[in-house]
Amino acid sequence: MTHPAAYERLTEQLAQRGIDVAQVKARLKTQHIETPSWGYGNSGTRFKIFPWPGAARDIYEKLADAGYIHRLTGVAPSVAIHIPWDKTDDWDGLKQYAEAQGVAIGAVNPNLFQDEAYRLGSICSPSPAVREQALAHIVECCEIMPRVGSTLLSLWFADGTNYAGQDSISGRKHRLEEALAEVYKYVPQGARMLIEYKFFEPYFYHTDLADWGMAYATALKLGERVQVLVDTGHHAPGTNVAHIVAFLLDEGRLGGFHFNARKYADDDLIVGSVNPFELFEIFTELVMAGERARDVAYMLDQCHNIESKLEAMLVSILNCQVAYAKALTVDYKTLREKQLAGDVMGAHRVLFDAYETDVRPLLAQVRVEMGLQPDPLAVYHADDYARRVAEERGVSATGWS
Ligand code: PSV
Ligand code: MN
Repeated sequence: MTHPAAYERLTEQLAQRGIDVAQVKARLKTQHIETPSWGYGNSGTRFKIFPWPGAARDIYEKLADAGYIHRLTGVAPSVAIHIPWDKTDDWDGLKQYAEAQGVAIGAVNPNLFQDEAYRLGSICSPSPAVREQALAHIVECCEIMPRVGSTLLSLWFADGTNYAGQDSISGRKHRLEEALAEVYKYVPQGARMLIEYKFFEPYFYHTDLADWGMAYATALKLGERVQVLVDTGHHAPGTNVAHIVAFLLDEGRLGGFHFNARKYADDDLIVGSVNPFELFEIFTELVMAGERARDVAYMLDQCHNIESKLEAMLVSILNCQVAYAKALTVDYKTLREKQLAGDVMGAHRVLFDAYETDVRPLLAQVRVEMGLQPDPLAVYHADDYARRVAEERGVSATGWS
């Protein structure tokens, strides 16, 4: 079936479901997925970095790649940066360079896990000097934010312990709260602090912010402009992530996402590759939350080690678009009626009908209306960007930077 015919059939189907297609398209055109600078450079598994031909070697190349991805998709207009990996002595120049690539700088992520001093943690370390060092680094990131136009300080702490009795769990909690209360004073006006949790790794007995509840309790103590960041890969198997999302949205404390897919442990696979239904469920909660989801930041947090980084980034964005499009085509009115009537299977079917809908013709049409090619992956395969950067940049020995 040709693309216009498929689109026409789909719009008929959606109209029967009571969906306002024009409104759905308008919302799809304003979707915004932030890509991570670290996803464009070389990275590795726990055991080895496999250099990728053409992988970006510095922040300028990362921004150029991000600009290319945005040109293909139209929905990836910002890039999260990681300090010091992306540090420069010319922030104004970097901001301008990003703009010239068609992207803006998004969340600023301090690195609190790679310095020798952080062996026992950063802001939770038993050493006051190490805590001071970590704090100074986060404050430095707060100072970078206005210079690059960022309104998000994104915090992940690799803090925790490996053995019972290694350190005082409550003592570490107090150190964390004390440090973050200090950090909060430096978060620029109008900006937000997002705190991310992870229940394991690099420490395995306990992590200081192990789950959403701990991050949420911390956010409540700190102040209005502190919210929780949900990294989809940071949950135990079986966790209902959509439930967490619904709860945080309702409390006004969902700050943003790090999207990725987790199969066993860490979080670096393409979002929606393992768990497309979970991603759809998350997006339905966001759609249902309406205005309460207005400020949520949608970011990818993925590093691709054995696959093409650019293609993986592209597929990740397309998967987010598909999940959002499906969530926008749910018949929420009928869903609520079925829920209130106690029609268990009826309500589930309403949701599943949307999930089963092939929204690709709709997305193709949205792209055409945005002045883009309908199939970004086909464009990627047909053009020579990846080959060109592979030739220009070669295979670099850089990694995790
Ligand atoms: C490590 O798990 C991690 O992927 C966290 O999710 C952070 O967000 C990211 O690294 C960048 O520091
Ligand atoms: Mn993350």
